[in-house]
Amino acid sequence: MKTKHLLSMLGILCILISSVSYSQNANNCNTVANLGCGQSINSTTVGGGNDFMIADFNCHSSANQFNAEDKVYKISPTVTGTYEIRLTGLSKDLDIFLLRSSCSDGICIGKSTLSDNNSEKITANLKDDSTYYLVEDGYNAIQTGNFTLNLTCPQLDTCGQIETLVCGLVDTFSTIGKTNKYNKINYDDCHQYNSSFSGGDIAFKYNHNANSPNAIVTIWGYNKDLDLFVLNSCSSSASCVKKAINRDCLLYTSRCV
Ligand SMILES: [Ca+2]
Ligand SMILES: [Ca+2]
Ligand SMILES: [Ca+2]
Repeated sequence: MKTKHLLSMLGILCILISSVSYSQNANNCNTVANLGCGQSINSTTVGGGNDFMIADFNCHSSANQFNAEDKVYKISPTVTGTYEIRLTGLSKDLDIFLLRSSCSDGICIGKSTLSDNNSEKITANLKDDSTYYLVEDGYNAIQTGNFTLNLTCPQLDTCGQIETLVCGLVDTFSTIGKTNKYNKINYDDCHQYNSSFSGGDIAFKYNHNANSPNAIVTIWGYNKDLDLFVLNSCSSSASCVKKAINRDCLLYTSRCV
């Protein structure tokens, strides 16, 4: 009789153990959704299961267990830069944690853990060769509710490699080996040229201001037919503001149009 009782206790224990292990197998990491650039996600942690606890947030120190149900999203940066993650529309005290490399065993690299239903924000430098996981969680079991999640990604600076022209500075460059970024279509606002302008080109940045309204840019020392244009942006869809093609004049000035 006593033995039989022990057996039934073991039976209950086995059922408990198997249900715990089932819960871990059903980890949110197995079905993690992507959070993309500019995306705004309305969701809830209610029904998400409690897959993350304080031990998973090794960048955060707290006596609370974070045994609320939680959600997790995956961020896969395509460029390295500053990303902003915002959690708004809260009616419960949700917090966010940013994990690197692994969903279930990631390194916590960022957090936002304000009190009550304050919105949360993480600003972090993310790298294009890493994967990140953002967890929404609550510090105790009743902190579960709706949220709106936004991801803002860095603006691509296509002008990043362009040198700035400095007044008084003389420098030497070559268009040899340069790719062809600007063509006839970019210069049409200055003149309807017959030439394609499909040769390689170099762009420079010039910060125009009221102190130098008549800046003069001069190019010389070339043995090919190079021309000079002022464009309104550095993008490949830039359009011409001023021109100085050979034979019109050798200097570019505000009069030389
Ligand atoms: Ca949790
Ligand atoms: Ca919070
Ligand atoms: Ca060109």
